Amino acid sequence: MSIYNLRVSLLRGGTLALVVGMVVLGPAHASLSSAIRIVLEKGKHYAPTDLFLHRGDTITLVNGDDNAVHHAFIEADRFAFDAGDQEPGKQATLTLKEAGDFIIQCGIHPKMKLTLHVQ
Ligand SMILES: [Cu+2]
Repeated sequence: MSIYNLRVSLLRGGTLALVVGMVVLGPAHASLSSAIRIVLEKGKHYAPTDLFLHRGDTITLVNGDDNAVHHAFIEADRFAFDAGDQEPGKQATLTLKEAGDFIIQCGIHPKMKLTLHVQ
């Protein structure tokens, strides 16, 4: 291996270590400043039906049904969210970056509604 190749290898190794470090630090830092909330999709309802959040919080939508597919989405002026079809047991995450009230609907079950109140 030439010196040039060695330098390139070290550089790549350093970049990789930096990326790994950021990934490892990311969740730990996030837990200090923001919350992760679990929302259950079950029996054609979201549980809970209202959530009070702060900007930067993340919600995880979990399909807790045995058979039903859900399709969570938000249509808002400032952003859009679409989880796509969620098979039973699948999760989708959404980080709230905007303040305001937003309604998560379900493309398959029109009565499913979850209101997010983001400060
Ligand atoms: Cu649904």
